[in-house]
Amino acid sequence: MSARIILIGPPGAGKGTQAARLTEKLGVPAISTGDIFRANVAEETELGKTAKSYMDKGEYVPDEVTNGMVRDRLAQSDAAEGFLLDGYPRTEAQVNELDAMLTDLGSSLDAVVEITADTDEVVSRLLERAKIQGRADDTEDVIRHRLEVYAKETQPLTAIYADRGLLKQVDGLGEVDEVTARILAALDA
Ligand code: B4P
Repeated sequence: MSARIILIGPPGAGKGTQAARLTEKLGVPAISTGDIFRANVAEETELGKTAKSYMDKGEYVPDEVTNGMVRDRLAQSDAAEGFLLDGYPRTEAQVNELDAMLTDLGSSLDAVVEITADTDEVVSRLLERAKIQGRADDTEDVIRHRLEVYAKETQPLTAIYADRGLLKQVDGLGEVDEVTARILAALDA
């Protein structure tokens, strides 16, 4: 199966968690814009300095920064046969830019998996993660703001992909293994 897949869902729905498992099962690289930003923050690159100023407040990094970064990543050879995009696109401008990138690469999307989870669950997961990882954007105020930004900027994108017949909705509640099995079943269907 060709696998050019987007994982979409609110913060804490399990995108990163599931991407790490699906990459092995599907044999394609997981490309997480959040992870790439965090690596740049840790290395104190110019991109990292820009990203940090937005991420710490729970805001999205500007589209022009994010789009250029993804365009470079998708052009790498390991993404030629497929990819799992975790956390991109998050805005309508990013949807349009991804369309342009894929046209330039002569490829197209196979599926968009929306992982759903209610607000209480995602807030509690992210507060748990905060105790372990101490991410600057996992404080309760910033989490709530990220959820608002998600509802305004990213949730509407699911309708775009539904119209294209690409959207598969998967319940993100339950054991991590169960959610992985649901995603694989949805992709097979
Ligand atoms: P991300 O890194 O994408 O962060 P996230 O939305 O919190 O998702 P993540 O993948 O980390 O968490 P997951 O749900 O797997 O983005 C961070 C920031 O980067 C954004 O706010 C933004 O500033 C910037 N950014 C990224 N992409 C961008 C873009 N395209 N445009 C602009 N800005 C962008 O897991 C959360 C927790 O839940 C974990 O602790 C996990 O262990 C737990 N969990 C997962 N599944 C579970 C389950 N089934 N049961 C119990 N716990 C579970």
